[in-house]
Amino acid sequence: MPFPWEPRPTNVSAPVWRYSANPIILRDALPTSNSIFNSAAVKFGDGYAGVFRCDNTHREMRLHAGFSPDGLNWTIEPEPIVWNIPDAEVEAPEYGYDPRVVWIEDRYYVTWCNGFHGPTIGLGYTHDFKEFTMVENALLPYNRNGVLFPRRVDGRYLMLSRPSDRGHTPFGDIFLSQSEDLIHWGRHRFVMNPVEPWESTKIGAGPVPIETPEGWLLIYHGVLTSCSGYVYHWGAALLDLEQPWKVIARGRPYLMSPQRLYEQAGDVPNVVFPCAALHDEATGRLAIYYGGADTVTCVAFAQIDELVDWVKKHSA
Ligand code: BMA
Repeated sequence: MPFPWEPRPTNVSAPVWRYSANPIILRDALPTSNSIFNSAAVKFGDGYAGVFRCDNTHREMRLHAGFSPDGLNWTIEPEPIVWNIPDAEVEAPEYGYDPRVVWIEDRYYVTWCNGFHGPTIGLGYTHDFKEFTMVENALLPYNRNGVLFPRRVDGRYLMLSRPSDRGHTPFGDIFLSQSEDLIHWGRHRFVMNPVEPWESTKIGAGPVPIETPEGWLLIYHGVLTSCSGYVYHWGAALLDLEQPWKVIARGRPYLMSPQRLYEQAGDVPNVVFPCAALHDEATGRLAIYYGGADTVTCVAFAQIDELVDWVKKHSA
């Protein structure tokens, strides 16, 4: 399968660079979509699949499956995901947004910000991106940015999350919760809080953490409150492989800020919001998927060893 990739432009020295053909998915890629952004892609079969945040022309927030042969050209299913919910006591989502997808053991798990009397972390799974099953919400409201690790650590599934409020949350630290069955979550650990100006309002985990010999590479978003509202950036940290609530290095500057028009202008200006990263182990290439201005879907690239070195070099 072709890995989505474009070499670093000669005039860029930063460890991540944007795809020259961004955005890869336009806001009206579906006849019913207002915007398609903050979405998750994974390897699937001979190509790629994903779960996409599609806000429709009622401005309802919905999740749609999508497929791609190359990670760059996507076909989004016109109808939203309909969750099969075996337990009648589990309430159907009022809405869904900011999905993450991860392969663990024998299936793809989806986490998303689920409308359950306020935002919290919905959890479900699929084998084929056609049938989707929802289980219990992982955490109580109010919470957002629930991100699973791709394997158990010390026998337990791990999830990062960001306790929130009902609105546009003017605060937020990243925590980690543990589970033996993906239903009961506990052993909560503090991971990190905002430190730098670019992330001073709140932070939240982005893509599924990537295992490297140096630690789990966590790409995360950070928000600054400016005179004209929130500005979303992203940065990166390394978490301990055995005890991932321990931060072993943290890149102090941001890696990306909204600098292109498709990141600065849209339904919510000045947002770059990463939700997924593909890793090609043979070449060390990374393709990072992020939303632009809550309107379109974009990709950026990096070499994982350079990114890990950058985090270590720019750590306090
Ligand atoms: C957050 C989420 C994201 C969004 C961001 C900026 O609270 O709703 O989906 O990208 O705000 O509007």
